[in-house]
Amino acid sequence: MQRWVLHCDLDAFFAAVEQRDRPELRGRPVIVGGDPGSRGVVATCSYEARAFGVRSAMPLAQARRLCPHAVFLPVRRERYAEVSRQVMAILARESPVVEPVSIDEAYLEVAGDGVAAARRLREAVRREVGLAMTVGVGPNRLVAKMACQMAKPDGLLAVPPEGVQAWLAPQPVEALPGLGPATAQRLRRAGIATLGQLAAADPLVLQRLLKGRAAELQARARGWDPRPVGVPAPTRSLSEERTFGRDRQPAAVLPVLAELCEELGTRLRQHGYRATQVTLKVRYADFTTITRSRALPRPICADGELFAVARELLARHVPADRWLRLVGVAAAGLVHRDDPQQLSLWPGDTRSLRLAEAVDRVRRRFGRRALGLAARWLPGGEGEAAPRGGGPDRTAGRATPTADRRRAGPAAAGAGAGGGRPWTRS
Ligand code: TTP
Ligand code: MG
Repeated sequence: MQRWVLHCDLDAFFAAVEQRDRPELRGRPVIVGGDPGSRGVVATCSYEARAFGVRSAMPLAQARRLCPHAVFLPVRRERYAEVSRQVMAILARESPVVEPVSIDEAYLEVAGDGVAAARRLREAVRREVGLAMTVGVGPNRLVAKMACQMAKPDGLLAVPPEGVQAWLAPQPVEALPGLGPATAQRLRRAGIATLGQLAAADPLVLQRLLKGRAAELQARARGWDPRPVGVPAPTRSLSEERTFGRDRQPAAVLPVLAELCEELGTRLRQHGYRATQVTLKVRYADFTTITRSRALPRPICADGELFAVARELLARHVPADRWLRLVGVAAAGLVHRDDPQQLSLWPGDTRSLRLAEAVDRVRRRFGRRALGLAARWLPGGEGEAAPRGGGPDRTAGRATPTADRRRAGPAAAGAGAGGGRPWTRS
């Protein structure tokens, strides 16, 4: 019996939940992300707002310029998570092989009539949850996902195995998931603009253009995808970031960075992960964004250790006099505690893990603020003084002397956290 892969993705998810919960918003441009006067970004928007050019990840201020009459709403994550669970439960009724890939998206494998299954699912989600869900049906994940993309919004598109190549051929190279804009540009400059041209290209030419990815991308352009459904892709990274209400200079960013490292460390430990790479993300006032990473000699998950790396990256790569609008930190190269083969490669880090878990226990009992790095980095806190006492996060205070020197000086004044108090060294 033919096996089909279905890619299910809810339309304008957060905005659709808001329109469902508040009928007066239906048919109107709705933008979810927060106050348009704030400096956040659009999480998503209804298709009515998309008609004006509003998109996910766009600054809210820009969204307001494009669509001033839109309704701007805050993000109600708990609510969306609840609706997401309802939808995933419906999908699970259709097939035992369901792989959720994000809050509003999942792959399913079904035997028999894939189109009938897709119709049933769309109908059930509309009737029971009141939302539109687009479904792409194909012989594998890649084709199902691309079909879903093409069928949006509120559509169903099935591509049978024998039709895959002809369907893909006229599509632009940018349509292939996993092929980024830089690679697309390289291909286009070489005269390869469509997936059909990529599929038929001389492997030697592709080797020169795409290096190690040549064979894989050419195979995908022909509709090949061997990845099974039901095995969740390993979590590649976890991240936290924050946009400031007012631009800050690097010295004034430290308390926020400490807080982000606490949040990141807590999540890593909750999920049983440790990181072998830490990445710092910074967005300058002019919106240029940079990321800088460091590979670690052993996996870490303690807040203080994450902060020490993030702080060093900030000192090394971000000039002390630049103004920043966002800072973020990511943990990548994740190793799971259930993967003893991986962990045995790095013996001897059990102490930092035990300490971090002790912090979590205290926080669970007495609240997140009971023990933390961030307080020490707030103006009036312990600041950059050497850490005192026997707290588990003692390593956090250790910083390179050069970094400390770069942070000093008048450049830091006036950009402190919390109501613009100047950052002072204590
Ligand atoms: P998507 O499925 O990418 O977007 P969408 O459901 O809003 O719209 P559509 O699928 O019809 O194109 O993401 C699902 C939700 O994830 C989205 O509703 C909001 C959230 N999200 C963000 O918070 N930030 C983002 O940058 C993106 C892309 C999505
Ligand atoms: Mg969606």
